[in-house]
Amino acid sequence: MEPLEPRISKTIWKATADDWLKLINTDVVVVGAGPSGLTAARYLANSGLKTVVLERRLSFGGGIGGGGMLLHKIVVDARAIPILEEFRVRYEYVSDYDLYVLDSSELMAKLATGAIDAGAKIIHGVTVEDLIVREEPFRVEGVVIQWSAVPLAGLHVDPLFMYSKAVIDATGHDAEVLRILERKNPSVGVRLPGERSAYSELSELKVIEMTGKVVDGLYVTGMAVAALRHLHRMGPIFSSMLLSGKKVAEEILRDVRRG
Ligand code: 48H
Repeated sequence: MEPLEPRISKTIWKATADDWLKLINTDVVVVGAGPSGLTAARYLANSGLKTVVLERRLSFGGGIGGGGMLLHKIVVDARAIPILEEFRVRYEYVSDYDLYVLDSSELMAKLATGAIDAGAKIIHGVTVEDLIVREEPFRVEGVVIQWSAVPLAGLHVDPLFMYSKAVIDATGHDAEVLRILERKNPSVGVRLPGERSAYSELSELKVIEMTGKVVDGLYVTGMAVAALRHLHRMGPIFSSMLLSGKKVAEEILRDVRRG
């Protein structure tokens, strides 16, 4: 038997290469492991679609971890309860305010576990920096990826590709994937006015309503919907993030099955 050090390295290289060779052609790429992206990933994977979540950071949960102003609680309304049940997240009803409250750490952990257990693969430390597109008719056919450490180090390194039937922008407030679409493909006509100031009640409805397909092959969920549709922000209430993730998964399932 070889010494331990080369065996460690070879095991990791081989398993990583085996994984990536399977992931490079996938059904759905979810960009961002925040609440909307992880929710979408579970429903997609549960329905049998090969689903990869690419997350720039080395953590799960996106904006959940900050709770409300670093307090370790977040809230949802009654519409989100079936999704919390699906992920086995515990919550309490606060009758004085007609809201449900839960621990942000539990939501992050269980959304990630729920997505992974359903069969989604979550890859950390990868940044989506561009899209694969086809013209006439215009459609998105995957993403251009780079290790997050490369831009952080200020290096100029050519990226690689992941090819997919659908890409979801679940990148939150900055709507990074849609911004790439806007900047690099102006003839498509997608413009991002950005989100508006707080109006929680309205945006909790509108974000869900406006979740869905942007152009063929590219979908939007979560706070990226607010950036695209000029909707208000809502603060640390997460019903619309969870429901938006479920809705985008259902829309992609319909489109993929229709072919
Ligand atoms: C890879 C990327 C890239 C990239 C970003 O911000 P998120 O939590 O996103 P949502 O939309 O699921 O949830 C939003 C919610 O957390 C929130 O902020 C709310 C409800 N705010 C209301 C208010 O009023 O402020 O997660 C996005 C994830 C993050 O983990 C990023 O690191 C990641 O996407 N990401 N990953 N490639 N180009 N850009």
